[in-house]
Amino acid sequence: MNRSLLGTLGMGLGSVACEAKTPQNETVSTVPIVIATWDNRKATKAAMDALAKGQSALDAVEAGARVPEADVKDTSVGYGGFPDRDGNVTLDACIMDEKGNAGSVACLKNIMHPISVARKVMEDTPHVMLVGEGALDFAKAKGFEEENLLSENAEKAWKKWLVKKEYKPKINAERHDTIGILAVDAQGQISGACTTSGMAYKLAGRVGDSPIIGAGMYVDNEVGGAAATGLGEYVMKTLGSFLIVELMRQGMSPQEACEEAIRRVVKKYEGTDEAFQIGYIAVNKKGETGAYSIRKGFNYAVYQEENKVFEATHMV
Ligand code: SD4
Repeated sequence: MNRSLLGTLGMGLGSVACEAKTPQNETVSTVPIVIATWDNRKATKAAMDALAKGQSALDAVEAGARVPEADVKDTSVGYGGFPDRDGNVTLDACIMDEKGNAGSVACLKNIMHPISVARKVMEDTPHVMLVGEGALDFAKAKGFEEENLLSENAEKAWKKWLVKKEYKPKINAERHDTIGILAVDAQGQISGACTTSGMAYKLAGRVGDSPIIGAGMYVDNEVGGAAATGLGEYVMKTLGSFLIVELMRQGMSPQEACEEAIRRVVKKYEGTDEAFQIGYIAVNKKGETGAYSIRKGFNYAVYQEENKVFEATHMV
């Protein structure tokens, strides 16, 4: 089979993958694949590099998520992220492995790599989620260093925002880059991660969908994984990523499942105005992918043989 041809065919509308059967008779992809929200190709590359070195899907998604976290130009994740309305950069992240283990941090300040703290919560504590001061104390105890994450650019933008203090999230216009990243390794093991600085100028203490297991990201190794970006409040109210994985379990393709999840949230909240944007990505055990958003403007990166970015299809 021509793998490089397969790698470039049909991405985004259910890509074709090389398949094999496991001893349990499951069909799995034998070509590793990484998918991420937005044009996070540097992250999908870091994740694929980790897989190529023989690291796990979990290592891969962590490595991928760390890329935008350290990128000062990315104003929706980690260092350089836009702050809340009091000028504090507060970070949300979660991670999940192929065994169904999960870890998460929310409203974490001053730590550049919340995804790695989330992994430590998963691996070194009996808990799933730590927030605020407790999360920061835990991170410091694990050797993470405190840093100022408010970049000059983000501080300038925040001071400009303070003049009118209007809270109007504009997802596409800001070209948000919250990263949800999912990897399937050559053995068909699936892991996922999600990390963000959340909505710019949010109320102090606001936590979005991104660190909520099942909302911002969800993985079930029997089925596949999904991740979200956009207006977190609506993703949380509908547990979007969990829903997509369950729809795939019932037989939908990743693309169909993303579309159904978007249809449901739009129907329930009747929101199609400019600010109401959600984008989903999904991958199944066979390595097929899907993505869909409410409005135009959501794109995503897929690395399978080649590292490419695609515009998602959308509802309105
Ligand atoms: C949130 N879902 O905190 C995030 C925001 C986002 O790109 O996706 N931004 O609600």
